[in-house]
Amino acid sequence: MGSRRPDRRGFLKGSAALAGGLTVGAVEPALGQTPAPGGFIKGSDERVAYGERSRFVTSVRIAHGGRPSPDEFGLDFHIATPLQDSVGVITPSSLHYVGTTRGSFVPDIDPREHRLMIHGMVDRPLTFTMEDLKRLPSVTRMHFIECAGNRSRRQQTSIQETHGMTSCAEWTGVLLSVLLKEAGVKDRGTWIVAEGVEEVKGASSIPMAKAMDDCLVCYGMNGEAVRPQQGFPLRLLVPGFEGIFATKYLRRVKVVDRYYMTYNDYGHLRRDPEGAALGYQIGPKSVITFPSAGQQLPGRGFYEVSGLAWSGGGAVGRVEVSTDGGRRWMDAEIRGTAHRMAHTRFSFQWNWDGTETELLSRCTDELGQVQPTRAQIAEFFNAPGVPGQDNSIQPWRIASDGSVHNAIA
Ligand SMILES: Nc1nc2c(c(=O)[nH]1)N[C@H]1C(S)=C(S)[C@@H](COP(=O)(O)O)O[C@H]1N2
Ligand SMILES: [Mo]
Repeated sequence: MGSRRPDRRGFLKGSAALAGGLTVGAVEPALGQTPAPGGFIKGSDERVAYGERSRFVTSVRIAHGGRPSPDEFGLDFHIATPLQDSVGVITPSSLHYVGTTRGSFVPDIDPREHRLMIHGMVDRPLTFTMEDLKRLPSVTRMHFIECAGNRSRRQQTSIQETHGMTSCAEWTGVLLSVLLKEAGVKDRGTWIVAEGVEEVKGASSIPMAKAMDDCLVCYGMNGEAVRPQQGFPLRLLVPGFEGIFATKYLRRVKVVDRYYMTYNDYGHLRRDPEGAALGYQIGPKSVITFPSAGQQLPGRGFYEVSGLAWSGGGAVGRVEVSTDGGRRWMDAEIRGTAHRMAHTRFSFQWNWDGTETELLSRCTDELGQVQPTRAQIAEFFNAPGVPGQDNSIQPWRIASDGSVHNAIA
């Protein structure tokens, strides 16, 4: 399975030859003035105070997994982000996916009342107000979150259904290590349990090495306060780990000496320590966002194939694309900077000849971990009753009429 870089000059020559006729067929030669807008958007106090998008932009989140959000009691369950419309790597806060452990109310927290307690096996138990936290040294980092249940199934007809339970934002807050060092972790403290404010608590056990490495206690998201659905006023971020560890409405971090069974646990307990550790971390993954299932190509010719890649293991090192169902793989271009544990945009220049084919993408992270095929993952996961992530390669079928379909057999 050799990989080849697309030949840039060859590509440009090819498209120039086609540009005279069919390739970028829809682009017309300039003949006169471009149309003027029919109206204008009237100013309002609300639009001055807090902007809104164009009424022509209609991309929305959808309830996910066959359970309504909101339900009859006003609870949200899983809500999926419209990846098919994404550009760049930041998910707008209004479109960030929402994951709840068992269906949850969104607590309405007054940040002046909110407290974060660090206790358990520490020298000095501490309680922080939001003001206290904002006085401490901060970091700002790009990170994805992905629900472990984000998986593609045959019957799904859009990328929003197959992959919409992941998003990427710019997060700002204090490193958890700063708070833990302030409290002074005792030698026996080898795990933490992080807990949210709800009755269900959304508590998770996290190894101390991870807590001390790069976990972030966040109050900022995409340049403003974290949104209520994402954990306002404070949420934990556990970069690269399954989304369930990223405790929202964080109010307590307890230092303990063992793994705690909590309401959140499902299949994280393994005898083999290596398997257990890897069970927390999201594997290398990628998906082509355009063209993706449910979209329609207007005709043959040039397209920039574009998608997102990410890994819990670090930065994306390489993305390959196949336009012939996986026979040949070619390097895609990384657009922008590949941040660690963050969505990374890739693109690939493609001339579609109008015949039916399958598009696939494959991510390799900086550790050298390669995104598996669906057959490979089926050996371990996806068997009935076996929990675990599915980071397998997603095939999209392009029919000869330009319609795009989920090609999972
Ligand atoms: N307090 C609390 N934290 C929580 C949850 C929850 O229900 N309550 N859900 C978890 C799950 S299952 C996921 S996938 C992520 C989703 O984060 P997001 O809603 O900001 O996308 O939050 C996690 N943190
Ligand atoms: Mo989740």
